[in-house]
Amino acid sequence: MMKVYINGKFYEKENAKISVFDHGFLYGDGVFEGIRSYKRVVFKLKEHIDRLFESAQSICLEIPLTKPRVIKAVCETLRVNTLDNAYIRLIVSRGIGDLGLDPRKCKGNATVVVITDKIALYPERLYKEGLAIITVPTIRNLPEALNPQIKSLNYLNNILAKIEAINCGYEEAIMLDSLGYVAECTGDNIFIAKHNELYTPPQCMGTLRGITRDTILEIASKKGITVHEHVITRHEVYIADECFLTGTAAEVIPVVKVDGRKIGSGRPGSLTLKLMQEFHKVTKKEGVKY
Ligand code: PXG
Repeated sequence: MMKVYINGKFYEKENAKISVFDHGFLYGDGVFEGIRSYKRVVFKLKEHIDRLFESAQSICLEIPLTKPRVIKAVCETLRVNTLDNAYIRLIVSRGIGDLGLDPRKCKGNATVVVITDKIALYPERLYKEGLAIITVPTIRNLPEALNPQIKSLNYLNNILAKIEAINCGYEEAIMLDSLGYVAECTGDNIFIAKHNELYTPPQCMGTLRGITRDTILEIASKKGITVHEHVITRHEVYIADECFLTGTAAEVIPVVKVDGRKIGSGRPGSLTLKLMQEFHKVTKKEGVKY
């Protein structure tokens, strides 16, 4: 049976429950991380924990555990569930308060939850054939309003975009920023390739600083591939040679059609395939063993 970590204790899945007065439930007041492990190594766990603490710092949420303690909680949960390859959801919510917004009313500690499960992937076929995606009307949150760098429990912005894609028969959406530049997808960062160089929107333009995105930047740098962190228009995506998405859940996945335009040859590009291969090599090397 699956066991879930809540505030230092393990509960069976059926009994893993949070109060309806937790402000994570009432307001989406909290932060989270989606993490993966490969062959008993939690990929870039330190980077995920750092981002979790940064998100928490930004919303004045005190995580009641030190970073090493959070790492221990994640590893313990994986061991208890005897998972070798897993998807990990780490959640810290404001905790139990009353029916007002005021976080000061949440007098106890923040709630810390670790859920570990088998990995949910796009079907294998899409990694071979590539995804078709569309641009949707809902723009990414303005950094001045709710900065996309904060991985908060408020994911309605992304969910609305996802619904718009699904309603049109697509699985993933490109979200633009308020100026109409390409920001990112609903749960992934975006890259394009042109003349064997990579382009991805800068993280200050309304995108999450993805850990998979950072990994691709590291791989590209090692392989001598030039990457431009530069604003991208839809036009530039349409005329790109290649396009791919990066994220913990999706890993690296090719995109072959955007808004009805075939990208490059309409098949996953050679640079994308090479980066997918290199990414899989790295996932087995970098992280915390458990
Ligand atoms: N952008 C956004 C908006 C994200 O939510 C990424 C980029 C990629 O970041 P990482 O660090 O994972 O490379 C994310 C990832 C899902 C899902 O079901 C995705 C995310 C969170 C929860 C669920 O696809 N975040």
